[in-house]
Amino acid sequence: MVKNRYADAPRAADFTIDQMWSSYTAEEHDRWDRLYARATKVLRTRACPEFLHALDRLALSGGGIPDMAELSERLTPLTGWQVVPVTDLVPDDIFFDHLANRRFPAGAFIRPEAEFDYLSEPDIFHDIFGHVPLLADPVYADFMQAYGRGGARALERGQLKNLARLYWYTVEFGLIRGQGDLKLFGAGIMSSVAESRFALEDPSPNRIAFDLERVMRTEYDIDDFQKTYFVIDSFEDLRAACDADFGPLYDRLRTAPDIAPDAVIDGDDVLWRGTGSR
Ligand code: HBI
Ligand code: FE
Repeated sequence: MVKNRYADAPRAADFTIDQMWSSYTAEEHDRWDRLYARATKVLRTRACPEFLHALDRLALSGGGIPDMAELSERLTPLTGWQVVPVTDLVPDDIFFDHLANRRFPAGAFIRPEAEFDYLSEPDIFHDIFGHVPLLADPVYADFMQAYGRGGARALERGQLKNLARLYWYTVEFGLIRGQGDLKLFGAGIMSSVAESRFALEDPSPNRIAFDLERVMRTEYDIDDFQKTYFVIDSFEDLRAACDADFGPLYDRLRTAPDIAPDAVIDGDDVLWRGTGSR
């Protein structure tokens, strides 16, 4: 059983492919429904309201693996974003160009039953359930386009590492304070039931107020729960942080030492100092 049957799909210059929605099997649609039901049960009290509202507005609750063209018809009128099918990760420059043009590249394959709980590559559940709902929020949608535009610049300067950390600690693993209580917004957390609970309730990780330079200096592990989560107050704050001219920041980052994933340093606005041990 091949894991990703789109691996050899013919692709365009921008790495998009044909989703071939009618090729999904009944068991693949059923797997999406089971992933969806399990995730929404945990997220109902943990995800930020913008995420929960979008699940209905985008009819992701409708059952079965979404047809990305139909999903885009619902999303584009809201914020101008489209969802386009790709095989899996695309080259950084292609990825940033899509985001800069309000196109979110989503993997078309769904994880095999054997990797129901966790998989290392972004499958269609991670990409569409995790990332797409917030693209219906106008402010977050602007931030994601700004991120894409910044990506090309970071590549030119050879500082993609710093920008990738911004993506990691917000788009993938970000927390938001909103109306006071802590909620989830990162896609990597949303598509993981275990980390959805861990990120909000476990005593071990640090939870530190978002600071752009601090985030861009902080390393991360890709194969475990986060040791530190960064907390934004609002999507407006996140968008505003990305409106700044990154030039001077990038200059400082060239010589600023990296910060370990579990460290707390002077100047941190620590909302919760983790115990460190899981
Ligand atoms: N490609 N399809 C896809 N999805 C991603 O999230 C992605 C990618 N290519 C590069 C990438 N992410 C990261 O390296 C950048 O965010 C830095
Ligand atoms: Fe992702």
